[in-house]
Amino acid sequence: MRLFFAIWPPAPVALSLARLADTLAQRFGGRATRRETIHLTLAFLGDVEEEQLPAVLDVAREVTAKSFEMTFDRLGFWRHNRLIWAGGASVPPELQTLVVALRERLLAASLPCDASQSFVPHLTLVRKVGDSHPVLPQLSSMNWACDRFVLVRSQLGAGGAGYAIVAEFPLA
Ligand code: 2AM
Repeated sequence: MRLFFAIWPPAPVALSLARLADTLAQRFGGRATRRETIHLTLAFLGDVEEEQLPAVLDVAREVTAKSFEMTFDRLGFWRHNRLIWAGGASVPPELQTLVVALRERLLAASLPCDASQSFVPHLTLVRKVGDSHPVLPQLSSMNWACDRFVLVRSQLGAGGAGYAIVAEFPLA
C-alpha cells in the first residue's frame, strides 16, 4: 500500500482553496486538486507492505509534537514538476520539528521515507500546469490551527489519486 503522513485542512479552508485551484487551472491549464484531496504532505513513505503497517502506526504514536497555527499567504510555481501550490512565508518551528521527528523515526525503524528533498510546506493546487510562466495572483492570507496529523493511503486511479485516512494522531 502507498502511504504518506499529512495534515488535512478544515473543510472551509479546503473549499476556498479548491475554488482557487479551479480558477488557476482554467487560467493556466492543468488539473486542479479536488476539495477532498487538498493536503499538506509531512512525510512520503511510498509502497509499504501490509505487515509493516503496525510499525508505521507506532512511529506516529511515538512522535510528540505540539499543535501550531499555519498561515498560507502565497502561491508558488515549480517548473520542474509543473505544480502550482499554496504555502506560507514562514514555517512554524513546531511543523519543522514534527516533520524531522517523523522522517527520523521512520528511517530509524527501517521504514521507507522519501527524504530526497528538503521540506517545503505546500498544498498542491494544480498539477501539470500548461503555462510555463504563470503570473500568479496574490493569495489572501488564510490561517488554520493544526491540532492533528493523519496517515493516508493513496490509491492511484484514472481520475488521479484517491486518498483514505488510515489513522489520526493528535498534536499536544
Ligand atoms: P505533491 O503534492 O507535491 O505532489 C501523495 O503522493 C503526496 O505525497 C503528494 O502530496 C506528494 O506531493 C507527496 N510526495 C512527496 N514525495 C513524493 C514522491 N517521491 N512521490 C510521490 N508523491 C510524493
